[in-house]
Amino acid sequence: MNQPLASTTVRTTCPYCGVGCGVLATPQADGSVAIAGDPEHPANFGRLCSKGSALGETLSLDGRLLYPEIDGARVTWDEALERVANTFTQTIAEFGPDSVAIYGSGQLLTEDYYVANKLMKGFIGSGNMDTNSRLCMASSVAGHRRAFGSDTVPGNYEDLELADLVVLVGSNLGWCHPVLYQRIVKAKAERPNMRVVLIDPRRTVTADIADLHLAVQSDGDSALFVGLLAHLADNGVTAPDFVAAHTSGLDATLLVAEDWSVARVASATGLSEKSVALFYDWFAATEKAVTVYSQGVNQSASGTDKVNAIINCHLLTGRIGRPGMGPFSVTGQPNAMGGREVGGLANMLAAHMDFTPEAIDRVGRFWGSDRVASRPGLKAVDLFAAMARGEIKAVWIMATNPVDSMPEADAVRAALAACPFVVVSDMSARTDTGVTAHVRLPAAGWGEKDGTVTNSERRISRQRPFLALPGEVRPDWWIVKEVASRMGFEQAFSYRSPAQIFAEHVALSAFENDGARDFDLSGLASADYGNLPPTQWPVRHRPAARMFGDGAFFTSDGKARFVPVLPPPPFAPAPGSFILNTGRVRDHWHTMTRTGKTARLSAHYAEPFVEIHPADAEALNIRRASLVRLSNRHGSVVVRALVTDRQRRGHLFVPMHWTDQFASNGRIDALVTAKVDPFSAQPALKMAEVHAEPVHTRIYGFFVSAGRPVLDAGYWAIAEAIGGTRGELGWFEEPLDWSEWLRAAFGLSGAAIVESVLDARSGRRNFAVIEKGRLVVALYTAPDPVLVSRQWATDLLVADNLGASAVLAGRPGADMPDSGAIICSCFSVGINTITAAVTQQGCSTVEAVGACTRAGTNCGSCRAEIRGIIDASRLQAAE
Ligand SMILES: Nc1nc2c(c(=O)[nH]1)N[C@H]1C(S)=C(S)[C@@H](COP(=O)(O)OP(=O)(O)OC[C@H]3O[C@@H](n4cnc5c(=O)[nH]c(N)nc54)[C@H](O)[C@@H]3O)O[C@H]1N2
Ligand SMILES: Nc1nc2c(c(=O)[nH]1)N[C@H]1C(S)=C(S)[C@@H](COP(=O)(O)OP(=O)(O)OC[C@H]3O[C@@H](n4cnc5c(=O)[nH]c(N)nc54)[C@H](O)[C@@H]3O)O[C@H]1N2
Ligand code: SF4
Ligand SMILES: [Mo]
Repeated sequence: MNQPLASTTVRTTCPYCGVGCGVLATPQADGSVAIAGDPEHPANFGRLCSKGSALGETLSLDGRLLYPEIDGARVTWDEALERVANTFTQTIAEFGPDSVAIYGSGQLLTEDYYVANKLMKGFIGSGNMDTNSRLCMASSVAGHRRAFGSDTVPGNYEDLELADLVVLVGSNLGWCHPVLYQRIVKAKAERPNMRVVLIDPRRTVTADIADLHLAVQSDGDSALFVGLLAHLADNGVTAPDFVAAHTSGLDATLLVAEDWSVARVASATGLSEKSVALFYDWFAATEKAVTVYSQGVNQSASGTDKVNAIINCHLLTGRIGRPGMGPFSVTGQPNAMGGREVGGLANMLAAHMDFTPEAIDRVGRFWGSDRVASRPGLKAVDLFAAMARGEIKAVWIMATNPVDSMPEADAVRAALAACPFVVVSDMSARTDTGVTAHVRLPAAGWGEKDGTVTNSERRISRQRPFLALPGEVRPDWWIVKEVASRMGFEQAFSYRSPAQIFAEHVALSAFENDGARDFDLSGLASADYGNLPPTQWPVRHRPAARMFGDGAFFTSDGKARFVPVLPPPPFAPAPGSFILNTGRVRDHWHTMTRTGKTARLSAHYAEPFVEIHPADAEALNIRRASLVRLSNRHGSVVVRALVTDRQRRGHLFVPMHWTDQFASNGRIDALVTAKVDPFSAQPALKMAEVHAEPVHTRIYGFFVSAGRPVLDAGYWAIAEAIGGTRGELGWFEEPLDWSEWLRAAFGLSGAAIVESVLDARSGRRNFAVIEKGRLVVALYTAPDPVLVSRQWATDLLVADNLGASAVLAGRPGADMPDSGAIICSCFSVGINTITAAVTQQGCSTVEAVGACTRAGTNCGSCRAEIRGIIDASRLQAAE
């Protein structure tokens, strides 16, 4: 780990999800950093989830990019910056400003983002600055702008606690916004009449708090909310004064909606009429209703319409901008919101202004530039398509990993490989995108960088550094301004600190803004940046907690718009194909460049998997824990079968996290189609069509190793473990010589390999290499999925005085109990320990299990899974 800046506690903000929790980081004498939730931060009041709690374990310099590189060789910053500036300048001179692009990220700080956007749109003079928020928030932005005239999230987190009905649409809040989820859990425990409805094709852990789970058919959401609008109108559940004074377009909207009876909605969504009617009755009867939505809504070819179908229901009932009410788009990344503020999307210019002639003129005068882009640039999917056609000749990618996270990811990889000049700014030395780069620039990461982020409730918080910059790492804003200066724009980019950039951002938000633009930070003009407390925007005089309660919107006539929504026909994959749904798991973050470094977080799910319904699995002869190939015309992956009835029939779910760094063939975005929403250009990442088939695997394997192996097998997946690595293997042909294979994979040269053939007929063989009583490698192989307890075997890596027979036996002895798959990552408590607490010690509540085992008593993210174990034991006892 690099040097701490001081040994005192630093108040900062979590770099993962859009909840934006306050974190207290305290560097310790032994070089580690103690992490705690900030009790004073209004997002989390001291709580953290499993990912936040493990932040201290992601700070090692292993795998960090520490020096600038050109063509893989270390160079000085001067050489790297010159190369980037000169190549961009020459390319622009030869092919025009639209031949270059920046592709940024909601993981940049606002100050980094502001400077990058200013360079591209203000001085290069092209709109070609887009961001991974196109994959994430674009449909919410477009929906907000259609309805409100501005990209505004009206409410705040407190509304989720004050509501009597919380509707979660396409949101796995329990895993993806765990602290918000915990806030709802607590509010519900205090007010048991509060209800939660979950709308998601999968029964996720979030269903644990749901009074009603509607396992809607993919993209059935529009039909569901259009039907709700009709139901509310038919039953007189409206706010006529609000609608008359503050909205327009209701009649045309109802005209489209009125055909959507409960029966029709039921058939379009795959739900029962009874459950649709129950949801409608609850919504109608509950004034204080909040509708929270996330990627099940946004990542769709009809995402913008889904957003407006939801907002329409809140406008009709006047349930917006008041305590406990409103539509609520929760953001994914820590600074998804900040990126929208600075204009990081290709169709926005800056400070919530788009490309109108007045805004172009205004921003040009403010920046002192006469070359401001005159029109929107290429949006992510179009950007990489243009690159594939040779139209983008130089691209700069910052803080995102499109070779893994863009749809049709193999085509994105090919486009980058063909692009004449690729620059990647990243913290990691090796990512699937970084390997395509001509120039790699080492960026400062969390704990080192300094700036602001804005969370889902429009609250701006400071990220503050507590570690020195390691190697020659530099903050992103510095890198961009150095390139800008070398391109001849030094005057406009003479920044010396993030504080100076923030002050300019504040000034632009207020520039010629007489209340006509929602994004206004004028009240922060003389703020003390160093001590800036978490603050919600807009800040004209004082921060605004909620917006639109007064009925004042940002459209030309000040009225909100109802948007007529025509639900799309249900997606019908070809016979024999599946709908592929994708998303997240609790303990990993996107492409795993940070969470993949912690053993604790890697233990929850240690390999890529596909959730498949038992009936579908049986029909395809896919056995539990066997390997499955998913494919379509864009690509294929091989992942583990997780057979579960949480999944609807005909649907599959695969997590987005696994990359070529962690698995042989798990990049699911290779299969995801680049079909986009017509209004937002956000791709439909939740709905591809794929084939599934069993992979004929000769031998399965599981290993633990003190070192990091280089694996040559048909299937492999590797994960960090305490004391080394662990991993899963599958061979489609049996290796000719096992010793040879082991020596090559684990770099064993002369070490003695002990082998035991447990069952010569079936071919179960185990191997061990032990040196001085410590395990070097254990490998368990079998013709069927290996049954060895992963946790037990992983614990062998830290055991002393090991004998070969104990390791080769492949099952726990009396002195080494098996705690089972890790459920609670904070305290590493496994499923077997929890089950024993339930069955042997009579713990019948989550609290009792916590008291016995500590599981679930820190971040609480695993409480739903613990409840699942208690319920399963109860069922078993009853059988
Ligand atoms: N642990 C963890 N947390 C994260 C992240 C992470 O990587 N890991 N990433 C962060 C980011 S950037 C984001 S954007 C958020 C995303 O947060 P979420 O949107 O909550 O997460 P996802 O898993 O992408 O998708 C949510 C759910 O949408 C459902 N869904 C799929 N199709 C449909 C549909 O047609 N209709 C409905 N109603 N539901 C559907 C999926 O089954 C899935 O359970 O999470 C943030 N938090
Ligand atoms: N199939 C499918 N695909 C998806 C999604 C899905 O649900 N399904 N979700 C989409 C969504 S919502 C999102 S947000 C994207 C996320 O996808 P990505 O943005 O591609 O994923 P990350 O792994 O977060 O990439 C961040 C990169 O930035 C680096 N980094 C971290 N901090 C810094 C920094 O301060 N500076 C710099 N320069 N680099 C830094 C990290 O090492 C990492 O390489 O994926 C999208 N893709
Ligand atoms: S909920 Fe977890 S990941 Fe999200 S900001 Fe809070 S601690 Fe970080
Ligand atoms: Mo996201």
